[in-house]
Amino acid sequence: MTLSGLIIKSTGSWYKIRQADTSIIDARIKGKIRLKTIKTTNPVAVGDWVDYELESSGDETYAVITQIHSRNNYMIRKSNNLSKQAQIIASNLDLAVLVVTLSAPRTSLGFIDRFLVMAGAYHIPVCLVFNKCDLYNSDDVLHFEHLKALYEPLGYKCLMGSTIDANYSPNSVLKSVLQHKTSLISGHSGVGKSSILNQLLPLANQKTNSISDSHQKGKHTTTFAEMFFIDSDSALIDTPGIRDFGIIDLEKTEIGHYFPEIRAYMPKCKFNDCTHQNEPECAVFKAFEAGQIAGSRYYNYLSILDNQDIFE
Ligand SMILES: Nc1nc2c(ncn2[C@@H]2O[C@H](COP(=O)(O)OP(=O)(O)OP(=O)(O)O)[C@@H](O)[C@H]2O)c(=O)[nH]1
Ligand SMILES: [Mg+2]
Ligand SMILES: [Zn+2]
Repeated sequence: MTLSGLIIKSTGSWYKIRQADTSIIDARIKGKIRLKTIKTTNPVAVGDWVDYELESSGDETYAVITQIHSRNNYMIRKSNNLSKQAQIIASNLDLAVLVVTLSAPRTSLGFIDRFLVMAGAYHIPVCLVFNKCDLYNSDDVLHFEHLKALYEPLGYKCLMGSTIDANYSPNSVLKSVLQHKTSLISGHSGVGKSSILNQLLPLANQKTNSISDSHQKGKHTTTFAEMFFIDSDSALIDTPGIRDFGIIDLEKTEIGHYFPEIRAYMPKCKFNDCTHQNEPECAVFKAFEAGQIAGSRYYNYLSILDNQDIFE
C-alpha cells in the first residue's frame, strides 16, 4: 500500500517522514530518485511531500520513499564553490525568515541581497529578523531603523528580535508572522536560529552553541535541516548556518527582476536586454544617480551580476 507523508528531516542517507496521523517514521530511498531538471546532492529535501511504502526487517518497520511530489518552490544553494551541484535547503515554503545580526557576527548587506534574490526567484516572501538586539547600542538601533526604511518599502518585513530581551522575544515579535505557514529559518552560523526555535517550541530542544571569541563566528552547530511544528498548522524549518551561496539558475538579464526597485524602473530602459551597467539611456542607472535606488542595493546588484555563476 502506498502512503503519502511530509519529509521533516533529511541527512542525505536517511529521512524522517511525518505521516498522515502525525506520527514520525524513519525512511530510506528506493533506488535512485533524481529530479529531472536540476542536479542536486540531496534528491529528497525537508518540506517535500513523498509517497512511501512500509517495509520491515526483524521487528523494525521503516518507510521506503518511492516518489517525490512536485514542489511548489524551494530554496537552493550551491553545495560548495568547486562543485556545480546544488543543494535544496527546503521546499514548499510560505515564508523565509532570514536571521541577521548587526554584530557578533555582523551580516553583510551583500549576503542579505543575495538571499533576497534567491528567495524572490522562487517566489518565497522574506521576513528579516535583526536578532541579538539586546546587544545594540544607539548607533545600532539607528542602523536598524535605516535598514527597515530601506527594506520594508521593497516588501521585506523587518523585525528586531532577541532571545534575551523579553520585549523582543520570538514569541512576541515572530510568532504571529509564522502562523498558518511553513517557514524556513536561515542565516549565518551563530545568529541565533536554533535559539529562536527553542523559544517558540521548547520541545524542539535544538542544540545551540556560543560563537567563537576570536573570530566572532558561529560554530555550525546545526548540521541538518529539520522541520518542527510550533502548532498544528505552523511549521518552522531550522537549518544549518550558511556562509554564502552562489546565485543559481538565473540569466544575467533576469537578476534585476528580483530587485523590486530595479524591476520598477526597467521598463523605461532603452534596451530590452539592458543589464543596467553602462548601457545608454538606462532608467535604472538614472534612478540610482538620482538617489531613488539605494547605493548598497545597486552595487550588490552589480556584484551579483559580476560573479554570476550560471548553473547547468
Ligand atoms: N546576546 C544574544 N545572544 C543570542 C541571542 N540569540 C542567540 N544568542 C546566542 O548566540 C549563540 C548562537 O546561537 P545558536 O542558536 O546556536 O545559533 P544558530 O544560528 O542556530 O547557529 P548554527 O546552528 O551554527 O547555524 C548562542 O550562544 C546563543 O545563546 C540573542 O538574541 N542575544
Ligand atoms: Mg542552529
Ligand atoms: Zn537599464
